[in-house]
Amino acid sequence: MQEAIASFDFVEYLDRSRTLVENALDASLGPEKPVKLRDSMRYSLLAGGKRLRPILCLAACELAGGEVEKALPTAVALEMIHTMSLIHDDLPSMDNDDLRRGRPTNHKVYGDAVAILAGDALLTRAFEMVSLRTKGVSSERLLKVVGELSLVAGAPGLVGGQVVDLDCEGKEVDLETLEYIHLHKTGALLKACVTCGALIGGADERLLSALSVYARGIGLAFQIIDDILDVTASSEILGKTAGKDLIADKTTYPKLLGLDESRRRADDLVAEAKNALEPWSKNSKPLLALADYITSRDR
Ligand code: GRG
Repeated sequence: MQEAIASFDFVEYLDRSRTLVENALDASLGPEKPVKLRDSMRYSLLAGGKRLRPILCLAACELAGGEVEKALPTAVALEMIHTMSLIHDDLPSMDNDDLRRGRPTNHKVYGDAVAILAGDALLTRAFEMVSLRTKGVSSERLLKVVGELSLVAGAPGLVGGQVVDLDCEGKEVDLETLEYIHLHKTGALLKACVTCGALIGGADERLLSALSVYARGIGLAFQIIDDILDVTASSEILGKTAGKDLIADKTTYPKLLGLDESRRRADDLVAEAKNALEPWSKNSKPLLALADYITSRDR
């Protein structure tokens, strides 16, 4: 398997996939009105970012044997949900941050009200992307994707995780609660990315279940690395305020386990994630490389 991964040009793959995603994101918000709302939505959606979520969706679709183009609107929808969660997370009533993706946060530029509404509009546009702007995919598959998105964006997913996270600020938090927060705030959306991509590609139950194990591993690992980078990287590199967890007195993996043990845990989780895809190792090079990217990233 190592040999197969070695021959895969991940840099070229990332570059190509990002271009595809950036173009689709740009096309998803046309010359619409009101202009202020459109500008605010575009400001955050087109501000860069790693585009990990849409790329995971496209890679899972391909692994399931589907065509990437058919999953593109869903990939855009997932990035819209992610972006709206960042806009809302940065609001003064939440994490109260003024830097995101290397620029002032949405509410700093457009004000709280428009930032909230731009988030709402991105969330609803996400469902429009799947239900009205996807071509060549059966209604049955799209309905399943809509179901996944409804769960991940709601109380069982991001919103639930955010509420528990806010509740825990300044309190002693055990590893179990921390894992709950991470699996809901971060892991759930990453899982939805691979599940939705795979559903569009026509995955069977066996592949869906393996992808769910893969997603849990990369989801937790992603957040552990996020916690580590918050301590070790600069705001300039991260494009968001570094050291925020300490300031907000948040419990993190490095706080509970230390930096070395946290990194070991992230590495183990990525190994578990990759292992789940072993039976598909010939066709899963992008997903395997994306798993490694999660622990090797510097931002
Ligand atoms: C979805 C309806 C709805 C509400 C959102 C605010 C909120 C409820 C949830 C917070 C979710 C959140 C901000 C989780 C943090 C996830 C995380 C680690 C983000 C950083 O992701 P990266 O590093 O960012 O992939 P880029 O900028 O590269 O995309």
